[in-house]
Amino acid sequence: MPADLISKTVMKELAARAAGADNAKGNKRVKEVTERLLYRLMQVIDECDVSMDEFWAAVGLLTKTAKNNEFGLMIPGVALEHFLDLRLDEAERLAGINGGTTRTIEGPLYVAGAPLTTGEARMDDGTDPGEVLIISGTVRGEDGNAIPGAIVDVWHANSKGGYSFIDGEQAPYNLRRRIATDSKGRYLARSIVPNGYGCPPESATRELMNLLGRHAERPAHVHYFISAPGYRQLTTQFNFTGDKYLYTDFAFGTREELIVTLERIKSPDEIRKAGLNKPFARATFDIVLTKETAQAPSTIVNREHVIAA
Ligand code: MBD
Ligand code: FE
Repeated sequence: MPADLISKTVMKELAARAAGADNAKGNKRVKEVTERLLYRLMQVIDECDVSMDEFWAAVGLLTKTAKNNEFGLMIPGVALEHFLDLRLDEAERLAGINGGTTRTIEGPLYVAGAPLTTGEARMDDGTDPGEVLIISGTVRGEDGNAIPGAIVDVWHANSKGGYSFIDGEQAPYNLRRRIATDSKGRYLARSIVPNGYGCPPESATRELMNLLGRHAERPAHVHYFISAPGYRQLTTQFNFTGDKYLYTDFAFGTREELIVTLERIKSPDEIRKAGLNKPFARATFDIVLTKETAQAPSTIVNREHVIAA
């Protein structure tokens, strides 16, 4: 079949009727978005001469994505979660917000309700043979003043790239902690250097990445939500210098300001001071929060999360 078989007018009119544009009921917002989405989809089908088999193959892939509950993985894989960040960045810029630590995607693997301590936490349960990682930092406002009592909610993968509650191999809340900053705004987490995450072999997301000629891997990263009364909640992550997948993250999460160089601590003196008995890695990740304002969209995102079993 040739491309461009259908006139724009016919597609536009059909999309409008399918979206209920000719009735006064339903949800106005859903209707306006559905109308545009259908019109653009019809255009793509017509422009690319999508066959019926191709169309239903695509529906099949989306069905598999839904059955596996992996839309949370597919969305960052096709850059849409990062795209939402770019839009929020721009909205903040227009609202006059330009300081603060860079945001990046939440990803699909957050679990609420991690153990909460003040100042310090040990995140691993001692069973991971990986390299010890000490993360420390200070949470400040844009004025440079420390923010005591900020909640630093941290989660990351183990040395195999697996997350607790997801991989079925770890204790509940392993490598997931909430740390309230101390009187000087500081937090310290003892953990294990994470490995990168790879999409499951049988996932629809990996299947799509293969079709696109892309890999399905993330560089190693540590996730954060940081919140404090009167400040905009921040969703971010940091990565590690030199990671194989640093600049090709399948989920588009890497941002230049969020790359941390691990310090390898080998001096016996320093090891002892840290309360350890073998060489370890140290990362500093300081955070700057911006003041809450009604001029920009909320940074608190309502979405389904993995439920702690
Ligand atoms: C992850 O750990 C992650 O952070 C994202 C965005 C996607 C898949 C796995
Ligand atoms: Fe992750």
